[in-house]
Amino acid sequence: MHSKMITGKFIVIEGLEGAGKTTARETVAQILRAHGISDIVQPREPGGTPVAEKLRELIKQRIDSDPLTDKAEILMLYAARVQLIENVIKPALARGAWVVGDRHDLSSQAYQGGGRGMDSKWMASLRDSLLGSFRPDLTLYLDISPEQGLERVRSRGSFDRIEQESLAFFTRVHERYLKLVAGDSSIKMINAAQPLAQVSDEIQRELKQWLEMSGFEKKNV
Ligand code: Z5A
Repeated sequence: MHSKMITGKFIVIEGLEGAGKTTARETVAQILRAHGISDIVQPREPGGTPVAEKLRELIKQRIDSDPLTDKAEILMLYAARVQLIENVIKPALARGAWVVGDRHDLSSQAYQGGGRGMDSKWMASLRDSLLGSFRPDLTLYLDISPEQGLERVRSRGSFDRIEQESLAFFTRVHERYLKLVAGDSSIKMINAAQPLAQVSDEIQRELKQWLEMSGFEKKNV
C-alpha cells in the first residue's frame, strides 16, 4: 500500500547536447514506476504538442535567405513552451500524473541568455510574464563539457541550426548552466561525463533522496 499519497510533480532533465538526457529521462521514469507511479508524461522541449512540434521544426531549420533573429528564436521557444504547459503539463499535473520533461526554461536561460547573450533582465521579465510562478519541482542537470557532449553527438552526421553553432557558443551555454545551477537548490547536478551505468546510479541516488524528502515512500509490494 502507499504510505503517503502526493499529487503529480514536474521533473526536468537538462544539459548540453550529448549529456545523455534521453537515457536519463527513461531512468527517472523507471524509478517512478518502481515507486508505484504509473501515469507519467514525458514531453520534450521545444515540442510536445502538435503546434509546439511544428515550432520545433522551424526553430531547428536553417533558412539562409531569412536567418532567424535572436528575438524571433526566443519568442518561438516561449510560444512552444506555453502551448506545452497549458495544454499538456498543467492538465497532467491536475489529474495527478507526473511529468518528466526533456529540457524546460533553464535551457532558454542557458542557450539564449548565455549562448546568445540576450539581456538577463529582459529574459527574466519575458519568463515571468509568460509563465508566472510555474516552475519544475526538481531539475536534474547533467553536466558535461561542450567538447565531450559534441563528440558524443557527432556520430549522427548532420547538425541542425543550433548544433552548427561554434564551440565558443556552447562554452558560454555551459558556463551559464553552471552559474544557474549554483544559485538554485531545486536543481541537482549529475556528473554526466561518467560511463552510462554510473550516471544512472547517480540519478537514482539523487531522485530517491528527493522522493524521500518530498514524503514519497516506495510502494510496499
Ligand atoms: N534549445 C534552446 O536553445 N533553447 C531552449 O529553450 C530549448 C532548447 C528548450 C533541442 O534539440 C535544441 O534546442 C538544443 C537546445 C535548443 N540544441 N542544441 N544544440 P534536440 O532536442 O534535438 O537536442 P538535445 O536536447 O540537445 O538532445 P540530444 O542532442 O539528443 O542530447 P541528449 O538527449 O542529452 O543525448 P542522448 O541522445 O541521450 O545521447 C547522445 C549520445 O551519447 C547517444 O549516442 C548516447 O548513447 C551517448 N551517451 C549518452 N550518455 C553517455 C555516457 N554517459 N557515456 C557514453 N555515451 C553516452
